[in-house]
Amino acid sequence: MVLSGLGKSLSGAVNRILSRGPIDKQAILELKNEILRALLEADINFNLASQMAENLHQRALTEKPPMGISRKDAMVNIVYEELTSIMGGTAYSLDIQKKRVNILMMIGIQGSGKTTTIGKLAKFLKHDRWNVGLVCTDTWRPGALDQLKQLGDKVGVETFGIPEEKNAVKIASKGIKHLTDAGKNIIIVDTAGRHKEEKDLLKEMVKLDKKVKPDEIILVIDGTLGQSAFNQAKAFAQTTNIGSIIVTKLDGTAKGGGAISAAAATGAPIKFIGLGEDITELEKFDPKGFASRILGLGDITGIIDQVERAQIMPDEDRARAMMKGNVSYNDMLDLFKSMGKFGGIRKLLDKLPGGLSHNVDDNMLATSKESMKDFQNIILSMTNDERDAIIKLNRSRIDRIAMGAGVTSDKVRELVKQKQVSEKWIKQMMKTGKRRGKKGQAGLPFNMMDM
Ligand SMILES: Nc1nc2c(ncn2[C@@H]2O[C@H](COP(=O)(O)OP(=O)(O)OP(=O)(O)O)[C@@H](O)[C@H]2O)c(=O)[nH]1
Ligand SMILES: [Mg+2]
Repeated sequence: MVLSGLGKSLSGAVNRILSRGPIDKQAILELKNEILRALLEADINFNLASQMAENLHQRALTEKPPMGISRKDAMVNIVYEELTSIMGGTAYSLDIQKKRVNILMMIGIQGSGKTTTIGKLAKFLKHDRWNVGLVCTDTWRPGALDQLKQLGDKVGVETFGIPEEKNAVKIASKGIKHLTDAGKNIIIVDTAGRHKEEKDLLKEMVKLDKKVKPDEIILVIDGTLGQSAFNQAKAFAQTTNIGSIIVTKLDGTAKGGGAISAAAATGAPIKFIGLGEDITELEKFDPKGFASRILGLGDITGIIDQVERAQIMPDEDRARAMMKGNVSYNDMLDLFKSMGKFGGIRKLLDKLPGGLSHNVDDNMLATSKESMKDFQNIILSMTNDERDAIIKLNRSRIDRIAMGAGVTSDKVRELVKQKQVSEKWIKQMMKTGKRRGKKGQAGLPFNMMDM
């Protein structure tokens, strides 16, 4: 299984933290070394592994656990965050839109799993009600069209190919036209993985790219390659504009962590992983879910949730001041940052106790990311006293701050108003842990859509 190699030794190290006595410097050092060993065993690149172990060490020594969180839980959370980060950080979706015909082109070296993955992806997308069609441009592999057609038939999607044609670009053009006319809104183009010579393969890829103009080029990488996946992915990325990566064959390799971290290190997001030969064995890739599975502890999700919540909540002094209705611009800056981190106000509210995001009218959440950025710049242009809200913002201060932040004075006034609403709202939140009032009333402090 994908998690076998990396999973066992990492979760072993984490389990040892949880079961031992107090966490001191020596324990932190031991953990660092154990984690480094586990990462190297899983074929994670040495520099990446040492960087992660070093970050872990530094953070464990210097970061104060959030309020209400034990040192041990904070350490487990740091391991989780660092692991998530080397696996790519966040989950990404395919760049597909209902209002256009989306063309996805699958590339990768022979045997990496392109054709199999196309079958899996077609099934996945069809299930999501997309109208999918496939094109086989592989004129090199004997039986390539039959293989794709078999998969297409299994899923129930149309497969286009011209058995006697040797020119991949011609097939691609005709196939796209045919499938577009047939009303498909996703066309997946399979390409050859072998050629007379490797440079011919890359040349063909460039030609196809120019003619097909895919909305997303998906690079398929064999997970059993471990960290050497990096060089392969780089070589492709230098020739074509890779939009995403799918790492296959993560079943039955102990090098999965190595391949995933290596692919993530190229900067292209990993969107799916292949976990078997069967057409159903494709999974959306989420670095967070993957990291918590690797750590494999029953209660790890609980710990991470608690830490995430504690990170959003203000510390004790601030909480007390806020309960009296005193919100400073610094508090607002923290909140804006948390929103960025958690991907929007709704997700942030979901993390807080009491299910705060219920009944929040979508209209209430509607202000752009730009406004958020403006508000942050405005606060950063204030003096310390202004940020602490010790000094009232009169007209000349507002004009000065606006100038410093490169926004209009009205924008600054908007923030001042938001602060007043926030004071009311946070007071309620702190008292009850719940938002009171009817849907769409009373108001959230910030009008923000999911970012
Ligand atoms: N175990 C396992 N095998 C896989 C996975 N994905 C693909 N395979 C196998 O890998 C082999 C090669 O897969 P293909 O899909 O033919 O690879 P390709 O990249 O299209 O190869 P070429 O067309 O020759 O370039 C097949 O035997 C697949 O069954 C996976 O996630 N797990
Ligand atoms: Mg193939």
